[in-house]
Formats: sequence, C-alpha cells, structure tokens
Amino acid sequence: MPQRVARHAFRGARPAPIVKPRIVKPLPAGLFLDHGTNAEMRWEAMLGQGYLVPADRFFVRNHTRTPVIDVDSWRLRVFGSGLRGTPSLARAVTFSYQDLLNLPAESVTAVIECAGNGRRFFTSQQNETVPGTPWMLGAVGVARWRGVRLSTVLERAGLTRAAVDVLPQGLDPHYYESGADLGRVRRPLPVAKALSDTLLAYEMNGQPLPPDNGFPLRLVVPGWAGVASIKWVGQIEVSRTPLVSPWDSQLYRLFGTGYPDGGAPITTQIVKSAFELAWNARLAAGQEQLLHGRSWSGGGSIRQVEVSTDGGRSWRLAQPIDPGLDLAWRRWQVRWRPEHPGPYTLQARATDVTGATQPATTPYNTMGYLFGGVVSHPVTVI
Ligand SMILES: Nc1nc2c(c(=O)[nH]1)N[C@H]1C(S)=C(S)[C@@H](COP(=O)(O)O)O[C@H]1N2
Ligand SMILES: [Mo]
Repeated sequence: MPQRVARHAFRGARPAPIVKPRIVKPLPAGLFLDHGTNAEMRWEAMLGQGYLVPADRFFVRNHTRTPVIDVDSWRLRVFGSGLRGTPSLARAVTFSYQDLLNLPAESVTAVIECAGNGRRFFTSQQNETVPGTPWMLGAVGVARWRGVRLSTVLERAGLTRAAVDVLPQGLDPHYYESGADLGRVRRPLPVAKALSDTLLAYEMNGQPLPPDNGFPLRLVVPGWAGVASIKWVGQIEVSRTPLVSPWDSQLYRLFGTGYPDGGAPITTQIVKSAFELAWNARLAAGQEQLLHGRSWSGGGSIRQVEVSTDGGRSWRLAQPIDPGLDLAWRRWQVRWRPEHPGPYTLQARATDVTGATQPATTPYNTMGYLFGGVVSHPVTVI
C-alpha cells in the first residue's frame, strides 16, 4: 500500500514529456489512414459530402511536422536576381499577412494531390516494390482556395522580364534523407506557371488555412503535383537563371527504364478515379446500390467515366452528377444490383478532355509516382 502511494506520487511529479504532434488536427480512424507524418483521407468519408473536401478530412502530407507560426511576426520575403534591386534575402521585399489581405483577392476551386497518391497499387497490382508512403487513393483533395495571385505579389516585388524561375520555400523544419540535410522544403516553379494561375492562398473553404495545410500562406499550383504547392511559405526567390532543389532533381522525379538517365521531371498530375466506398465494403445481395465516385486529372476536366463491376470484362458509362471543373474533379454515380453473394471487383476508368485515360497498368518508376492505372476495388456482397 505505501509503495503504491509512493509510486503514484513519483509519477505525478514527473514532468510531462513534450510530445509535438506531427499533424496538429485530430485524425479519427473513421476519416483517415494514419501514415505517421502523413495522413490520407478514407474515400468513404466523402460519401454524402458536397463538392469540396471539408478541412477535417483533407489529407496531410508533411515531410517533417506542422510548424506553429505566429502570424504577427511572420513575413513573406521575396528576393532574387529576377527582381529589380533586391538580389539577396537581406534586401528582400517583405509582405506582412495584413499586406497580403489588402491586395486584390481571388478564389479557385482546385485539386491538390500528392504525386505518390496510389503508390500502394504499384505493389499490390503490379508486383513492383517502391519506397515511400504506401498511399491508397486518399492523398488528394479539392478545396476552394482564396488568396492573392502569385503574379500580383511578384509584380509588386519588382519582377523583371529576365526572370525564369521562382523558388518558394517552407518554414517547416529541415528535411533529412539517408542522413543528408536537404534543407527546407522548396521546389522551383517556372515563371510561366507562376504567372498564369498560381495562387498564394490564405483561405481554404472560407476559413483561414488550417495549420496542417499551410497556415498562414501556401502556394496552390493548379494541376501540378502537390509538392509544387509549398505550405507555410516564408520566402520566394525569383531568379534570372534556372534554379534547382532536391525536390525536383532527386525527389519527385521519374527514374527507371524508359526514362532519361537524369530522370524526367514531374509537373502535372494524371487521370485518376475513386469510389466513395470503404476498401472491402460489404454490400447487400439483391438490392440496388447507388455507387458514388469522383474522377480528376491535371490535364483538364473529365469527359467521361466508365465503371466495371465484373473485374473489367464489361464497362458502362457512369452518370455524371456535375459537369466537373477544369482544375478540380467530376462527381459521378452508377446503379448496381449484385444478385449473388461473393467477392466482386469494382473499377472506374476516366477520360479527360485531352483524351488521356487510365491504362490497365502504369509504367514503373523507381519511386512510385503518378500511379494512374485502373484500381481494382474489392467489395463483398453478402
Ligand atoms: N513546406 C512544405 N510544403 C509542402 C510539403 C511539406 O512537407 N512542406 N509537402 C508537399 C507535398 S509532397 C504535398 S502532396 C502537399 C500536400 O498538401 P496538404 O498537406 O495540404 O494536403 O504539400 C506540399 N507542400
Ligand atoms: Mo506529395
């Protein structure tokens, strides 16, 4: 008895360990698959939702952890040889949060998707071993982003015609890989894309950006792999010579047979589809099911979606729920009445406005990016 009291007292006196969460928001098991520093949305969490992915279930891809940023002392610093008279960080043009709020605002409804989304299917469907987070199809989300056009900020900072690349950099901790310090997350973006439709967003779905999605400011680079959309931006270099970073030269690049020796760059995302249905969902035999799903492409809006409920032997057109947006996704539904109990494979195959569609298999690349093949979604009819 005295022992127990003593132990209790000791435990109470111990300082609580400081556990810094890598992702700040709650990750309920019904909404997310937890991958450590990353969390993917469960697709069944979109059933009955509207067009946008609510912040509580938007996927999070963090190289390290979500930083907590004090917005009052935070500044955006813009500098480099591509600007007039601000070559170095020390002479950067700075913008406060309020400065950005005072600039003309724009909104865009756009997909952000990780280039590694679907990576698991290289292994499960094609028997290919690839490193990295074994995402299913939930490293994607559509939100209404509001902020300032990057072009507006660059022009105010003194952009010149000589500029070729911009390099936004995050304020999250340095990223280490195999013991090497790769520095802060950053990736060059050509000036042409920076000026066309890239947004510096401070709102997501009508609210200030959540900490995990880049508060106070992130890039939104529509159509491009998610890594281009740098979160927690602290500085942007603007250069008259091409810039490189590990995030375009080593990581987020296509290597392997069939690709050039130095690898092929990743820019836009490819065509994909997902059912708003649990993996291994159970459905009732002899009852009509209304299956829902969404398809998207970095190449433009979705023209049509075909669905197979017999493992790819026959296909029929899904019924669109909305016309779909260029930079976001198209929702669809299809009726299905499975008569007999047993295992079934559901598949969806979308085609975008450019005619690009989803192949039966995806060409292998060493790091498992851009899986665009038709995914076999298992369900059990009982
Ligand atoms: N600063 C910073 N920006 C970042 C990342 C990061 O780890 N740090 N991850 C990138 C990657 S790989 C993706 S896919 C998207 C994910 O955005 P989300 O976490 O808001 O869903 O953010 C990108 N921007
Ligand atoms: Mo990513």
